[in-house]
Amino acid sequence: MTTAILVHLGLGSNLGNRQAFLNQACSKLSAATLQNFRSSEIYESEPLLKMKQPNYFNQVVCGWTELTPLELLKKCQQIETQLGRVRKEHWGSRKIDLDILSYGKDIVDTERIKIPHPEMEKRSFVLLPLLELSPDWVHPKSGKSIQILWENWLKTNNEELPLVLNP
Ligand code: A4P
Ligand code: MG
Repeated sequence: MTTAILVHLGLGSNLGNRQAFLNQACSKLSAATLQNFRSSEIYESEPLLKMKQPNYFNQVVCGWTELTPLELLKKCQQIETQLGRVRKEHWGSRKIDLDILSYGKDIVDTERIKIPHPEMEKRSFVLLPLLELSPDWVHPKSGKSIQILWENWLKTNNEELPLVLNP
């Protein structure tokens, strides 16, 4: 018997109708991939490193899946392609990006897949929506909850916070 695992995914869009791309990704994920699907608010923020790109809309979703990490990655990439993502350059503008942030308490570190997402503790547009959904989820490498990671982020950063869309 396979057991379902709680996963968190980070969604991002900074091309075209950003809100529509996030909504379509949520519909696809909730229809076939994630059970007991939950989604955060959508947040708007500037591109990392102040890259000359449109602002991003970001959102975090979670749910339970019986897919393996690699199967989940393939599913995410399939949804990105269905929504018209074209990969030109690393960190290039994109209609939709789906990153696996967490997969239960697992740590995966291969060339194709790294879980938890290695940059998640540094990113307010990931931590803030995660705080909404799962403040008590504990990062398996640091042993710190999202609540603690967010408090640490606030102590060590003075960047502008992402803004909630349509508050
Ligand atoms: N990969 C490894 N681990 C994972 C994982 N946990 N989830 C590999 C998803 N993919 C993972 O990804 C490149 C490769 O990462 C995949 O082939 C997969 O095997 P990609 O989506 O094709 O390329 P990318 O998104 O350009 O690269 P990457 O490293 O995922 O960048 P990020 O982390 O997505 O950062 N600023 C704001 N405000 N908001 C953003 O969302 N995002 C980025 C891109 C930059 N600046 C941003 C934002
Ligand atoms: Mg990505």
